[in-house]
Amino acid sequence: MVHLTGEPVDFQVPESFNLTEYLVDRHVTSGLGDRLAYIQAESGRSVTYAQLHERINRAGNVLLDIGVEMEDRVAIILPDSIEYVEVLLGAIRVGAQPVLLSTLESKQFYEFVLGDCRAKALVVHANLLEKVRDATDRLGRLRKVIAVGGSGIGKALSYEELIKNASGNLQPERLHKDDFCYWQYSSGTTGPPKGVIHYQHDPLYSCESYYRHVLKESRNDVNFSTSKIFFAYGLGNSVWAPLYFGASTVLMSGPPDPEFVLKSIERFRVTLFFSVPVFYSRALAHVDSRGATSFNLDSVRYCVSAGEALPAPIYHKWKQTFGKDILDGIGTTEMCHIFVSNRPDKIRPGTSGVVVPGYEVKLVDEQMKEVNYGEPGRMLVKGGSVAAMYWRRYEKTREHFLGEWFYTGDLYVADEEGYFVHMGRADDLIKSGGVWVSPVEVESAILSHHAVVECAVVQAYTPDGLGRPKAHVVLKAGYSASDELAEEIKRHVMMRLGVGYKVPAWVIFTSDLPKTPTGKIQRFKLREQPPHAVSA
Ligand code: 3UK
Repeated sequence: MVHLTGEPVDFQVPESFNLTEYLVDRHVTSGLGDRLAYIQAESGRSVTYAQLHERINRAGNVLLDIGVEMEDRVAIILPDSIEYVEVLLGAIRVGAQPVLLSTLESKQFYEFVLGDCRAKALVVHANLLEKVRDATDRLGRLRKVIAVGGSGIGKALSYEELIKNASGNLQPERLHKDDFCYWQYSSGTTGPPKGVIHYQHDPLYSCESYYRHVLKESRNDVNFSTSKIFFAYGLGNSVWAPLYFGASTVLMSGPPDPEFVLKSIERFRVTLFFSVPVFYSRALAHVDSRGATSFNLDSVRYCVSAGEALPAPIYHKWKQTFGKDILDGIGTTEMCHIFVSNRPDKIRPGTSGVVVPGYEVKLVDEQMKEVNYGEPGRMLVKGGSVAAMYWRRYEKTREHFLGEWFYTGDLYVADEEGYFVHMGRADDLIKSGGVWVSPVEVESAILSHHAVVECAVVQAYTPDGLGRPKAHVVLKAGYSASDELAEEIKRHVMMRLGVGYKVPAWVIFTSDLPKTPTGKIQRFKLREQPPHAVSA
């Protein structure tokens, strides 16, 4: 029966503390104040730990000055920047609860979540003010809007003005280890977004488990994450872990352009690089056209992939091209970070790896009975970084937060050696020819075709109502869609997987796949598109 336990971690925090003391004050008091905390890739602007400490104090004082109190929610909509980090930590320092929101959402989303979490204050980039205007006009509880970076900010307060006049001294609020600390809205692919509330001790637990034991992060590391801070994955990579270990972080406010990202790794001597499968795939396609020798990734200790399963062909090609391993691991917003991962000495491409120290994982059937090795089951995970609940979502909370266990919504198969293979979301599995087919397996086979850069496979039905896989495929530059190419891809899948029911009955070429702001493919949108639209 699949029930696996990672090695124990030695994790103790005092009852009462402030997370910002762990992340910043600790380094300054131990004489490391002059070390580099952040560098902005676009501008080269940087701050040391001592400077960051002062800026966090100023940001905290700004919030107090505008009337933010203990336990008030402070929403943040900012690109990755030093300001992001100081507002986030300034809020925690005064005992307020930052709500980290994506910069890529719609007006409706902002109006919903700002109302849902009852934000008292909002810190938003001037360029995004327009998108939140309706919300700020309508929501009575939202008292203050602070705009970062700019002119033409109308009624909003100017962050730059406020911070200039604020004091650089601020005693951190003493909080309980189990106080609510920060919120994120989970990028659910269906239904309204869910507010996930984390305790103050959760990020520390992820640092002591994943980052210490899997990546062996230390103060000599330079982190760089293409996933942004509003996304739990980016938050751990660019804030919690580097600050916990006293390391340095490269921040990038713009989208992950392969040329810029690869050059930044070289320029800033990045040691831990974090990204998602689609970036690795696009970067490899870019390197194909530029030549691998144009980029020097020697400084990198590990590349990490999360957010979606990393197909084995991408792992192999990256290793061939750069000589570096990509460690795939699964994390969720609710678990704070990664809890099953490949490890430097234990890599199996095409899997999410093994249980991370400090966590326990089991796979169960619909009756909550543990399944056997080799059988698909729903993933339950237990560990000290699990969130408290979904805010105002009683049913969803009951469905996923099961006592000590959290149900991720994923289907996995485990092998006897404890490696977990992702089969897809529980509601994404495909029934074809009467048997369950994992979209991930078919996608992996399609991706190994030389013309393909991205793809997603979902359930569709023939006119007779028979379930079959349907593939949506993005081609590399230089290839064009044709019926011949569609047939060739089907033959390719047949050759790789050996059974007809796994071969997509439809191959639909598209220039882009629908995605959530955190880059996850919205399979439900693809399911809704009729298969007969293009080729059969
Ligand atoms: C899927 C994966 C296969 C899976 C996240 C690292 O992605 C993160 O959090 P989200 O809440 O989404 C969670 C869901 O995404 N997933 C994530 N990683 C993998 N599927 N292989 C993977 N390696 O469906 C999971 O339930 O947005 C990732 C760290 C922190 C995170 N929050």
